[in-house]
Amino acid sequence: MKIFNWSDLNSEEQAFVLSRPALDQSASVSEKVAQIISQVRQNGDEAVKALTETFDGVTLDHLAVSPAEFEDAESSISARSREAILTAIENVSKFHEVQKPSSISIETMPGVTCRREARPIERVGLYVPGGTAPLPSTVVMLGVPATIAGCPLKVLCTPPRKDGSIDPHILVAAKLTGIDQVYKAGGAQAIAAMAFGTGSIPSVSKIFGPGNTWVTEAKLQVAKDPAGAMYDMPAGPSEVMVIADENASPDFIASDLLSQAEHGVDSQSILVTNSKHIAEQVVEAVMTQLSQLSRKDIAAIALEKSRIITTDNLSEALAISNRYGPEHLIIQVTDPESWTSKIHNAGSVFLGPWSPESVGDYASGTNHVLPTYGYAKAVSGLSLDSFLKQVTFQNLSAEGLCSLGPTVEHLAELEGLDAHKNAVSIRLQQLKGKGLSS
Ligand code: HSO
Ligand code: ZN
Repeated sequence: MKIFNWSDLNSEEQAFVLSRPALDQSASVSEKVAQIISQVRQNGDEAVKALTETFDGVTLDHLAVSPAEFEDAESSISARSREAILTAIENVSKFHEVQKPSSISIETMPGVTCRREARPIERVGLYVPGGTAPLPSTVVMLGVPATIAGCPLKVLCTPPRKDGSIDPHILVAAKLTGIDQVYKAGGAQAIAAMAFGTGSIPSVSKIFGPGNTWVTEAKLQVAKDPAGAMYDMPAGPSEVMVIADENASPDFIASDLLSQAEHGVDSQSILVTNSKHIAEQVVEAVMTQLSQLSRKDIAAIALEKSRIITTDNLSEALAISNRYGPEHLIIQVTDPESWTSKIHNAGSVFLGPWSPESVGDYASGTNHVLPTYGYAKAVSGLSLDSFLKQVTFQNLSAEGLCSLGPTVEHLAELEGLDAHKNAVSIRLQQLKGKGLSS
């Protein structure tokens, strides 16, 4: 990892140091995704099966995971694994349960009542990537809030393994979080199937979950079509920023940088520290720990795009972090809580030496589906809200309309919208007849 001293850099160099790995936004990806979507729309299950054969090298008879497959999964995983999944579900449930919004109601003027009530999204699609590591934790992060929100239809798609099966931990996690419809489909074809429906995969209104360039592009394309589905958030490769002072442990920092780097070759890990000594020690610790990792080849490539930035003080480090807007932000400084009010742009924050990113990735309770690629400046990570819609209501009494009506009539007149004005006037006329309006 290369060390850069922030105040020695000109603005172009500073922008480079905080730049992210380029996304593949080539026309070819978007054209191919468009073709996949149209194939799935035309040929449904048959198209999904054919695409699964092409991209995953797997021939499937059925896309739906059968009850027998769920049972086999249950019996094949260890008691310890089941227990660990349950602990994660328990904590994630607790944190998302308390996010339940309460309804609000206010009389904005006498007789004019406005209310807001949450309703679950009726049909949701959950996507769990396959890739180089199966991610049962992602099933938990998607399934738990969908169930707590009360979404009646929950569909999960995940690509099959080479033998046509799904990782049993994924199936057990799905069952335990209340998802019983799991389909063997990955990539853009899975997104197309959930957006438009096929013979066996139901269509949904919103699609959640991480994915590669193809999945992300497919989510964007199906969202443009009114018959398609909305998506949770824009996405790019995963990333972590660690802010550390001279009292932090170089070994802890290195372990956090590497836990991000092992996700994928395009992951990014950045350390910002006001201590040159820590910076140098972390470089060494990263090298030592890297050599021990089973995914060292992946992590080593990710580290090429990773950086260490030294600053004059911690305030500067915080400013850099807000400019970058990391998906994960780890604060390993003395009295980390005293800095939280200065954190503006971050997906999820890990405070102090005993809060590695791994705990949030798996089981502390927070959600691990978070805004990457700087989107943390504008959007939040997944939460209960993501699975709810807020419906507003208004109920006016005759007195309410008598007092508000003339204002609305006037505003409608200003906008030249006669019918709008008339919808009020016609009612006020009637109330006048009853002697209620002056
Ligand atoms: N760090 C990933 C989530 C994850 N880590 C799953 C391990 N498994 C994105 O927040
Ligand atoms: Zn992770």
